Amino acid sequence: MTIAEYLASRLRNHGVRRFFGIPGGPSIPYMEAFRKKGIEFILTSHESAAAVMADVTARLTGVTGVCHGTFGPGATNLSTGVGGALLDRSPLLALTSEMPDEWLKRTAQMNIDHQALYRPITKSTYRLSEDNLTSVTEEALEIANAEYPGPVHIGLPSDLHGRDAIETSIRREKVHVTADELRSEKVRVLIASSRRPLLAVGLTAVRHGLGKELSAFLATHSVPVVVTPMAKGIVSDENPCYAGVLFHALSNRLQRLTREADLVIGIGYDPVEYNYESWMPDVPLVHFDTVISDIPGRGSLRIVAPAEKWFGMLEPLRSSPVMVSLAGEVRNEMAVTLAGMSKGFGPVTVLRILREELPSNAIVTSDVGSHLHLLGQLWDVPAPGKLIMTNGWSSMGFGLPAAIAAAMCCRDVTVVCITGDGGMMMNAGEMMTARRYGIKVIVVVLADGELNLIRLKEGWKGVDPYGVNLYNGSLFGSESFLGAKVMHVSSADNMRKAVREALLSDNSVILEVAVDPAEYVDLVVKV
Ligand SMILES: Cc1ncc(C[n+]2csc(CCOP(=O)(O)OP(=O)(O)O)c2C)c(N)n1
Repeated sequence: MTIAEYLASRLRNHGVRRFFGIPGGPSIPYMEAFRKKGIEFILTSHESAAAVMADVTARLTGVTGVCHGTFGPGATNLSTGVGGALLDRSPLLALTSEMPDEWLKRTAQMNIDHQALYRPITKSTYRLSEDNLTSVTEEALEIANAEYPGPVHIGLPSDLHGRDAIETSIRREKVHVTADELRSEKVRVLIASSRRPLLAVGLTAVRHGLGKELSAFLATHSVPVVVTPMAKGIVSDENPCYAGVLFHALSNRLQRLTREADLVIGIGYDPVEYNYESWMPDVPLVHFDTVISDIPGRGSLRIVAPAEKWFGMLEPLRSSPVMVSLAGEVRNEMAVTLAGMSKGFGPVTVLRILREELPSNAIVTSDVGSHLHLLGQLWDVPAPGKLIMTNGWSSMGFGLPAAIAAAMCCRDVTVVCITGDGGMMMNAGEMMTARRYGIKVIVVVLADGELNLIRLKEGWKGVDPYGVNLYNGSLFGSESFLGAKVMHVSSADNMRKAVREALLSDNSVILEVAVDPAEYVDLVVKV
């Protein structure tokens, strides 16, 4: 067996079915070996999109995502999506072609140091060789999937693929995390004495599938819950304990609740989305996590323990009807504000129509910008995985490749990408990827002609709009884009008709929705 065949076979056994990228010459033997083992190569228009697709594939399937880029520019293009997997906590292998040993330090076309490039944006980076083949492959898969999950880079020297694969046996000890007893006692006392507790639930809780445990806990302990954007859906919007999403639109209203808390309990709260310091009152914090993460020092107690132990430790928590009723008031206030905005044709109306028209099990991916702030708070997420975003890395251009990957993973489910026009332009070439593989996605572009979130930030700094206007007139200026139909929408009636038509279409459709962004001013929170 050759090294390329070994890698293909190991990844196939691991559960990998697709890998994403753009090939260079040295990629060919790997693509062939992977194809023969039943791992399909998905050609994208840009490597950053390939890494996003691998990230989202991992999120939806639970199997490590794999992406690939060639020397130099292939590797740098790929790196943007790889950074996403790091800060959005997604297990990923990034495979890049590297120069043979004797060329590594020489001047050569496309030659840069990939190990140095990938060091800060991965959990680990390796250069594969005949000697380390087995250990690197096993370690890479293990590290990518260990808490917090994330990307690992493997450089593939371009002369390595055809050499004989020599397997070496390796035994790896699993590390078990156990709660520290002394701390547990302090935590028990804090929890038992709190009168107005607040739960803050985050991304790590979602990854560990704690939704059921959380709902069961809330059924016996009536305490309010706030969530981070990527944890939306872990508790139902209908649950009386649910207060809202931190950081996103109207989250300043949550202060009425958060400032009343005498204890904050972070449950799998990943500060990568929003630091505690940015919103927490000056009260003790009990933080349950799977790893030692970066949390504020003062008055905080960190419990690093397996996720299934967390709720057991919370048993002594007393219900707080006062806090839950405050949560209800805050939720109501937000709903009234949003309802008041549904009259004109702005982003709130567009999202309301979409929610009414899309099947309840639709998967929505979002790009980054003001529209995400709105979507994150307003979108009723029936279950985790139904609203896919990047709030750790927050890279524009994420939404479209994320939607394509989701549609590849979930063939029978409607997949919709909601994006700003700025973000759409970053990865618009991926419309061709969807077409090439017969993938249908509905792309809703909130076309306000500007980088709205940055325009808002300029306003907060007292600066006139500058460097944020994108175009005049229509974004696409055409009835089709890379073969996909473009529907031009500028009213609520139009919008409803267009969504219905898009749902019936067999192919990808773009809705260019000309919205007035004015309502964002009152929705997006200055943080
Ligand atoms: C790759 C990247 N570049 C820049 C930014 C900074 N940024 C955040 S939101 C935003 C504007 C997004 O504009 P648009 O896509 O039109 O969405 P809108 O804010 O109008 O909803 C920018 C430039 C970013 N997050 N990612």
